[in-house]
Amino acid sequence: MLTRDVDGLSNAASLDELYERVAPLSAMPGWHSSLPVMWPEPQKTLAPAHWSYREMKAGLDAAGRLIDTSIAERRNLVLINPAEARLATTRTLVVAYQMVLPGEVARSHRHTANALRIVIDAEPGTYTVVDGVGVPMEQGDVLLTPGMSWHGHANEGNAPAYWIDILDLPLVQLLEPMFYEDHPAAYEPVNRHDPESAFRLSRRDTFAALAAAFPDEIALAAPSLLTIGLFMSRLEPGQTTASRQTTAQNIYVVLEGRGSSTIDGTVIDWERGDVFVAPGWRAHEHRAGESAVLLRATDAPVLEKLGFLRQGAP
Ligand code: GTQ
Ligand code: FE2
Repeated sequence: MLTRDVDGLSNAASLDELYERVAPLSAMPGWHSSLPVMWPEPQKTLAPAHWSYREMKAGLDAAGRLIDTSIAERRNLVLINPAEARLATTRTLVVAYQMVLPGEVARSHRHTANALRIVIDAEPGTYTVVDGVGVPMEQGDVLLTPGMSWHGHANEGNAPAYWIDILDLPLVQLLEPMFYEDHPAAYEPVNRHDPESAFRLSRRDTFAALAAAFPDEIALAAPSLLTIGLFMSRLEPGQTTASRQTTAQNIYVVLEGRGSSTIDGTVIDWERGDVFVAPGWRAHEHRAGESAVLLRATDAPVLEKLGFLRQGAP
């Protein structure tokens, strides 16, 4: 616009006139704003929360009767943080339970968001297809689908397959480098099957490493996954962990056993297949009721890279 009154603005005779003349320019005097700008420590805007596999499985079983994968690209139940009306479980990560029926195939697609899956219950014959390679999905396996790799799922077994998806989708939505494509063939042809794929962290390997490192938490090597860190720990019956408080988001998946966690004062009882979350700056600790294995997925690699990772006082 050529006719903006720059002279009128520079000659504003009062603060009120300055505010009035600046407003249409999509600018705001910082000293006059009532918008919060900074605060002394993280605001804990997201809630500690827990989802039960028993309930999510019941929901997926109903969905299995009511909709099939020719209509639903993914038959999933997305875990929405109770403090957020968005498709987000924590600030940066979204978690979902997904089920594929025997004989079913879920179409292939690819997207910027990185994804991983943790298999809760699956019979032999369940696999994910990553860039044309069939990768078996067995109970306790972790499967990686790095951003922009083609992926679809199939179940040639005899029972429904249930797993948990974790994606960095809220982070991609925030930063906006989002791309998504359906596979041109809809169902990507499977060229070969590879149980040793680098995209499969098998239960056999991770549990062996876990046993060797006990009682320490182990890091799962997933170099293709830049935004999500994966860790696993075993807790013996009655064992309580040290308290953890971090600016990173932490998602926990119960691979074995039962127990409870206290997350910033909220007590959560969990069992195998459950998911619970400790959002940023929520101090939390776990206690196993029976021998338990927890998988922890965290956005700490992102915060670390940016210089934003910080731990609370122990
Ligand atoms: O399996 O490709 O739960 O793209 C959400 C988005 C699963 C998947 C989800 C996805 C997928
Ligand atoms: Fe996907």
